[in-house]
Amino acid sequence: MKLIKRSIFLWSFFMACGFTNAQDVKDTSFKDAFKGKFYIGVALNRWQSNGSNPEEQKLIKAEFNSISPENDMKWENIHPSKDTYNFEHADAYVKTGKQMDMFIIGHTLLWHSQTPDWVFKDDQGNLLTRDALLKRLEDHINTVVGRYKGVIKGWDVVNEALNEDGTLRKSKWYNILGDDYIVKAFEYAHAADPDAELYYNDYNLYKKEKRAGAVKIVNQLKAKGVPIKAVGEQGHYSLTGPAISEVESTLQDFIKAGVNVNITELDISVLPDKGASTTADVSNNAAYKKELDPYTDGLPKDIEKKLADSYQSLFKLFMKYENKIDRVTFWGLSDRNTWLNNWPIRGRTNYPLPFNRDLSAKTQVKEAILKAAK
Ligand code: 9MR
Repeated sequence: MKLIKRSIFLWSFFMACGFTNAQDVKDTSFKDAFKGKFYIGVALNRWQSNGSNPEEQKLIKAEFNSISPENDMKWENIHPSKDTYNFEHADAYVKTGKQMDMFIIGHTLLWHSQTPDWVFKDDQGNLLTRDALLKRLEDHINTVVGRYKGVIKGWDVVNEALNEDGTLRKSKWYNILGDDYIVKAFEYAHAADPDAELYYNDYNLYKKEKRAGAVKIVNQLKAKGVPIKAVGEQGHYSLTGPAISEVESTLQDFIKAGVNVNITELDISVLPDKGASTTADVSNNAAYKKELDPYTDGLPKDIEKKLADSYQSLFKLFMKYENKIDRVTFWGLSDRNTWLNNWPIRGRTNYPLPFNRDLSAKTQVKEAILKAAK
């Protein structure tokens, strides 16, 4: 009798709390929990795209309804030399996305990084003129967007064009093409697939000055009548920030500017960033020190709790603005191969994602995110 009473008590307690039971966490997928609100996406690496690991594919299919290619559509991979396109890996990614009925994202058409030097030079090694570089950009966009027309539903057209102070980064694109190169890239993408959603994507847009730069880009596109569906705030965060109020102001400013916001590369680093950078600039590196890599033997429960709390606050905020957020994408499937194990310091053991190295869910984290959906 005592046992029955105790079970009834426990059952009512769990029901009152919503998702507090390990079985619920296991049985409820992210994509189902947020259905009708926003897509829950994941970035795939090459081996996840080509199905080398069926266990990972099973988890991707079960939990997510949108995918982004972590690296395989970047210029250096898809268009390594002037007359060579390499579609092998991008095709595998798209095929997997179709088979899994995913909302498929393309990343990225124009970036200052991972773009080979030849792109900016003629056959004699001289820098291209504006017209010649525009032609090269248009051909690239036509070829890549055209190949996946109607299948890739949204494109990160331009990635990371801004400095932290909101001015335009003085990249080779900017130096040769000038102020309107972003508008041009969007125009080419829109012409290549008029139905695809087009995005401007960047990190640290929670910083006021940088975000003002992105609002300027949105206004510039709108003034020219070029469609931009959403701005992507990448969301490479850490346990120390940003503050939820900063992320909220970011959402509000973009909504005011007349675009939706997607969270496109979400992860939360749990490692100390002392001596490392707080940006997501891929060119940033710092030296390895044991004290900057404290959890090589496993993630302590209290740190997992902090991670769970951070994720929950973010997802509660995303739910508050769900009618203006189309997608929240995690930058990687599990801690096993997150880029944060190697950036900004190589060879650390980080735990930024909801799934552990063995692909099991971080129970506290998943539960916290699922609760935010209620
Ligand atoms: O996760 C990506 C990593 O595997 C690559 O080495 C790196 C350079 O191409 O890019 C990483 O992804 C970046 C994304 O494309 C743009 N925003 C920042 C991401 C993390 O650096």
